[in-house]
Amino acid sequence: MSQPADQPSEGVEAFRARILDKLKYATGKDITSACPHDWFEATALAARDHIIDRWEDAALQIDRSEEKRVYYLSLEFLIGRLLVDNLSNLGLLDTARAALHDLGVDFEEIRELEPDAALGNGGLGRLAACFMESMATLGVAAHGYGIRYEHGLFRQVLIDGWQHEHTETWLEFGNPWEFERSEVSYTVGFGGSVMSTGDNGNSRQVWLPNDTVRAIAYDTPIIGWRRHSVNTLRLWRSRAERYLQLERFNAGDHLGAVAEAVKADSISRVLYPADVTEAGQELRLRQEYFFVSASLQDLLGRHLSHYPLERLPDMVAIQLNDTHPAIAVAELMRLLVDEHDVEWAEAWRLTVATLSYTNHTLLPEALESWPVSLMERLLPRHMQIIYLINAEHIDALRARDIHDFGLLRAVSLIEEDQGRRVRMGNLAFLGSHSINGVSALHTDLMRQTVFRELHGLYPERINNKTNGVTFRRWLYQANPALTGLLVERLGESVLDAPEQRLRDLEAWAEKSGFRKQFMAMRQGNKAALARLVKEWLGINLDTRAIFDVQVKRIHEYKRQLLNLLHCVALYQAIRNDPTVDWVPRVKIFAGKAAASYYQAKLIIKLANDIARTINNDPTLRGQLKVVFLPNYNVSLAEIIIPAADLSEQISTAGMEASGTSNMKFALNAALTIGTLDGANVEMSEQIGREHMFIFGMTADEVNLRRHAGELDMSGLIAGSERLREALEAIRGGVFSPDEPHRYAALIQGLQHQDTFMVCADFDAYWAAQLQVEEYWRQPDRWWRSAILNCARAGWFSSDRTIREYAADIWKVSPSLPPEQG
Ligand code: 26V
Repeated sequence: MSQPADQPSEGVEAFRARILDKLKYATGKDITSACPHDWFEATALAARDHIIDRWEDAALQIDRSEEKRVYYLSLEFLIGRLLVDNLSNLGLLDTARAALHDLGVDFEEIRELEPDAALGNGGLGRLAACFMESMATLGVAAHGYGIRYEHGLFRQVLIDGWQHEHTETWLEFGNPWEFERSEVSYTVGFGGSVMSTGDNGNSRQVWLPNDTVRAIAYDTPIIGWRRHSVNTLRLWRSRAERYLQLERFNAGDHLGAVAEAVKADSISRVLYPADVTEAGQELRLRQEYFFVSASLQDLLGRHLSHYPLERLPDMVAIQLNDTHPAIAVAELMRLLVDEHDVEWAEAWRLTVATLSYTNHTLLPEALESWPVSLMERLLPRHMQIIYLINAEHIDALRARDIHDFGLLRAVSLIEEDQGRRVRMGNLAFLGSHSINGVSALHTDLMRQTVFRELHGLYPERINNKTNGVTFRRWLYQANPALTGLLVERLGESVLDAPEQRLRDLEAWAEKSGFRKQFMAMRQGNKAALARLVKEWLGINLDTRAIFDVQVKRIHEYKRQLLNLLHCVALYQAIRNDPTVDWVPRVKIFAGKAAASYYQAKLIIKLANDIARTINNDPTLRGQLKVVFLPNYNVSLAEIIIPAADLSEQISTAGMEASGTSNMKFALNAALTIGTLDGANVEMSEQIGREHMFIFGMTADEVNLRRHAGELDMSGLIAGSERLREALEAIRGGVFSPDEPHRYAALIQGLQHQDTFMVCADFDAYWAAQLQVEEYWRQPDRWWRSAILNCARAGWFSSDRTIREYAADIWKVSPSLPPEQG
C-alpha cells in the first residue's frame, strides 16, 4: 500500500530520478537531446507509475469487498488535459514542479504541450468527465465506457470572422495516459438476418450478422482526490476482423483488399459534432451500437466471473448518458435471452432493474429517433426485440383498461407520423427504473412535456439530479490564486471538504482587508487572460474593466445575440455621450458552432464584426472592448473562468437543461447575470437572488407567449428606442460595410419571429446590466457578493451530485474517508 493520503508519495529527488529514467528508457532521450515534448511525456509517465500502484490496489479491493459496480455509458467524455489533474490528485504537483525546475525545465511550458482530450461536444461530455473524477474521489467502484475517437471535436479557426473547422489530432504524438488492452476485445455484429430455430414451444432466435468489427479496449486510469481510489475509463477502438483480404490483394485489387478494414476503422474515427443535421446518420447509429455492445459484453463477462445473472441488478448499475446508448435496452435483452438463455420476462426484469437513463435536453430536434428501415437493416434482431417490448408494453396498458388512442400513440416506441421511426427516448424510459433530469426546472418540464404520458403511467420513475462540477479541476487547478487564499484563511481542510468548509468564507466577506485581497486575486487572473488576448488577437485590455464573459456552444437558445445587442446598445450610448463616466467593460465571447448550423456561424461572424468596429473606434477611448477567442475548449475555459467578473447565463427560460459553466463561474466568484433557467434557479436559491442579476421572462411566461403565437415583436421594438436603434445599426450594415445586407435576414427574424425571445427580453436585460454597473461602482458591495458566490457554491460540487445518484439510483454506498462523507 502507498503512503498516507495527505503525504506526497515521493520526494523531489526520487521523482526527478524517475523522470530521468522515463526520459531515457521510454522516450530514448537524455537531458541534452530532450525536446519539451519529451519532458512532458517523461513527467506524465513518472506520474503514471504512481497511479498504477493505486489502480491495482483499487481493483483488488473492489473484488474483495464485493461492491456493486457502476457503469457510466457515454458517447462523449470531454476530458481536457490530465497532467495537472493527475499530479494534483496524487499530491505530486509541487514535487513535479520542483523536480523539473532542478532539471532546468519550466513546468508551465511543458503542461501546455499536452493536447486536450476533446472527446465531447459540450456540457454533456464535460459532465461525464466531472462525474468520472468525482466517482474516483468518493470511492464509487465505477467504469466509464465510451469511444476512443481518433479525432475529437474539431478545432475552430476563424478566418475573417467566419468559423472554419479543422481536424483535431490529439493522438498525433501518442497518449501517455492510456493503456491499449489488445487482449480485451469483442466482436460486434451488424446487418444480416435472424433465424428461428427449435420447435414452436421452445423456439429461439439466432442473429447471423453479415458484418462484424472488433472493439479493442483502451484504458485510462481516473484517480480520485488524495489518491483515494482509481477507476477506469475504458474507451473502445474499432478494428476490422481481417485487416487485409489477401485473395483480393493477390488478384490485384489493392484498394478492395482493405475496403472492409477502412469501413470498420471508420466507426471510431471521429466524434459527431452536436448537430441536428448530423443526427440520424447511419455511422452514428453504428457508433452507438458498437460501444454499447462491447461495453455490455465486457461488463456481463466481469459479472459472470463472480456472480450468477439473476444477481445482475444487485451487483451492477448502468447509467445511460442521454439516449445515445439507449440501444443498450435491446442489446441487454438480446444478450440475456439469445446468448444466456434467460427467459424473456426475467430478462426484462433484470434489464429494467439494472438500467437508468439521464435526459439532457428537451429540444425537440435533439431527441433521437431512428428510421425503422435503417434499424431493420443494421440491427434486425434488435428491431424484433423492440417490437416485442412495444407489444408487451401496449398490451399491459390495455390490460389496465387504457385505450385512449392519443395516449397509446404518445407512449409507443414507434413513431408513426413522419415515416416509421424508433423513439430512443421512450425506449430508454421503458427500459430503465430511473429517469432523471439535470436540474429541478428541467425535471419538471420533462414531466410536463416530452415524457408527460409515460410519466403518468410510471409516476415514480422520473427524478431530479441537479448537475455539479468537480472542484479539483474548476477551482484548485484552474484558480490556484483563489485556492491559495482559501487555504490561507480556512485551512488546508477546505480542500477535502469544500462543500461544508467554503461556507466559512461568508464571515470573511464582511472584512474589507480580505475583500481587497480577493480583488487582487481576480486582478492577477485577469492580467493572465489579458496577456493571452494580447498574444492571440493583438488587443490590449484594461484589467480594471468589468470582464463580462459568455463562453459556451453557440446556439440561438443560449442567446449570444441578446448579449451582442447589449454590446451594440452600449456602443451607441457611449458614442452619443463619450464624456460620461462610463463603467469600462470588456465583453468576452468564445464557443463553437456546429459545422452546418448556419445561423450559429453567422452569430460568430456578427460578434467578430461588432468587435472589430468597436475596438477600432477611437471615440470610445477604450471604455468598451469586445473579443471573440477562437477554439474554446476545456483548457481555455480554465483560463477564462477564473478571470471573469460577470458570467452570462442568459438562455431563453425553459431551454437550458441545466448549464454547468454557470456553476464554475460562481465557484470562481463571478457574479451571474441570468434568466431563471436550468440550474440558475438552484443557484439563486443557494447563493441568494440579491447576489445575482436575475432578469427576463420565466419558463411559464415564455410558454404562454409561444402558445398565444405572440412572436412578432414589431410593436415592442417600436416602443423601445434603444432596441430599435441597435437592431437598425446591425440591419443597416454599420458593422458589415463590406456587405451591408449580411444581417438583414437575421434582424428580420428577430423582429417578426422572435422564437427565442431576444427582443422580448431585451429591455429587462438592459436594466439588469445597469444594475451590474451600479454594483460595480460600489466595490465593497460587489466584492462582498463575489465572495458570497464562492462561499455558497459548495452545493454545486459533482461530489454532491454523485452521492445523490449513488443513494437514489444506483444503491451503492461510496467508500470514501469519513471527512468527505
Ligand atoms: C445531440 C446530438 C445530435 C446528433 C449529433 C450529435 C449530438 C450530440 C449531442 C446532442 C445533445 C446534447 C445535449 C447536451 O449537451 N445537453 C447539455 O447537457 C448539459 C449537462 O447535463 C447541460 O448542462 C446543458 O444544459 C445541456 O444543454
